[in-house]
Amino acid sequence: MAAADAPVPELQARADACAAQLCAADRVLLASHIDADGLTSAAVAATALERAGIPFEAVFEKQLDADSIAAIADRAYGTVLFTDFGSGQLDLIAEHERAGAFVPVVADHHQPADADTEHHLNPLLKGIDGASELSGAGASYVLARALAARSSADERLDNRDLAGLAVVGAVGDMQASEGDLRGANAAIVGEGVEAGVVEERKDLAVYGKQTRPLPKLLEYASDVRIPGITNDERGTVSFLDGLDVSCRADGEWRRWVDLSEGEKRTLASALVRRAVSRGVPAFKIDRLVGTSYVLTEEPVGTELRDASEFSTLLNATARYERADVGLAVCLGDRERALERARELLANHRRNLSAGIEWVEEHGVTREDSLQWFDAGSEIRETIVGIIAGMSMGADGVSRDVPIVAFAEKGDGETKVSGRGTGPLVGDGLDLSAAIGEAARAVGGDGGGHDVAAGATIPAGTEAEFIERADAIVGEQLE
Ligand SMILES: [Mn+2]
Repeated sequence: MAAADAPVPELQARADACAAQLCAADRVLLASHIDADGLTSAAVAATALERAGIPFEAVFEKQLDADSIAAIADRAYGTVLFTDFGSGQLDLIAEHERAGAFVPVVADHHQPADADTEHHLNPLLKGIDGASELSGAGASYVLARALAARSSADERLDNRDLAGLAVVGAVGDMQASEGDLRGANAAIVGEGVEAGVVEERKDLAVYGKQTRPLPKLLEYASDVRIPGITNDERGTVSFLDGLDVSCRADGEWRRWVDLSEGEKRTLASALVRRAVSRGVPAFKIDRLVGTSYVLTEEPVGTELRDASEFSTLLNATARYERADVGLAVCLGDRERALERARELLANHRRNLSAGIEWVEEHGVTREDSLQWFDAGSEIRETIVGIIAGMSMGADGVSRDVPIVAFAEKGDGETKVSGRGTGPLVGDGLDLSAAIGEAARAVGGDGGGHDVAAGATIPAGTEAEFIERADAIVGEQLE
């Protein structure tokens, strides 16, 4: 493929080298990360390998570490394709490569370790931001396009139809957190639009436009808090009933997708008027409208049609270690796998509300500069962070100080999750530094972002961890 036709020209030479290695392989082991971006990365790569006639097998890992890489080496595949991870572990991977265990091909967007390999596709190597401009699924898509150019005589099979999955991966990786996908991600959206599989439109920026009944859509939308609507079921219902739009049909609430364009405009402007009259600041009201990414080949009113709902569905499969289900949905299974994924998501939502109830019932302990709770084995370590964040503002849980949660991880380890708020970050909160530093002081490790961070510490060090984290947060918020 000429660089001019490539989705991300800067990466084309590397994508070609990776594609050449894959085409020369008898068979490939495809290893990917378990989350929405990792699952879509694997689905893009799997489809491209299949179309190129390259036999492969897919495996998933929560974490790529020395043990999991050794297990991959033991599988005796001559070529291993890593997607959505691999760059950060290139030092470990390179040891196996030198020992002749396998030839690695890496399509990733995380910070590379201090080692390189011949077949390495990563936006950071070319000055493209791997946190906001290209996801793992995007890197995998760039590879898929190069693979098609190399292997297919029929140029209609150029893999551009895989752009939808790449968009789902980027959205799932929170790369559109400011609303729009940018940079290389935007170039992929453009290819998807041209191929007729993606549509980009300005729309109400709330979660659940395809599947949620209107009252739930508005009531649960918490990015922009509107008094009388957000978390207020009665207020939302009376707001909807007062509109010049029939929000019910045959006794059932309609969904956003069921409304005509005119009805959508009426509802959106009434919502903006309500926000203005309740004193919501203008910069927040602007956030009520944003870019939606629609997968046009998926049926209207399903979570698969909206990139954000699709990625939530995939995350639900990943959190409960059902990568097989998530991958099957990405690959087109609209029966058993989709049904199972929906069950996992419903179950996930039940676990979240049960977890929040648990926190309300057991309460949090207040220190000088933070509050915390220890869920032990009552809340899964994979969701305790989300629950900690959602419980801020619930009964007995303040939004004035950050919250730290503990959960048992097994093997003598404790999972730590910290969550803050935008205003606290504005006051100087950096949970990544606080949690990371306190964890290392007690023999663990961690990090993340200023508003949300996590760590793993040895069981039994929780009290010392809290003491240290409390002191550090106290200094940050001084
Ligand atoms: Mn990723």
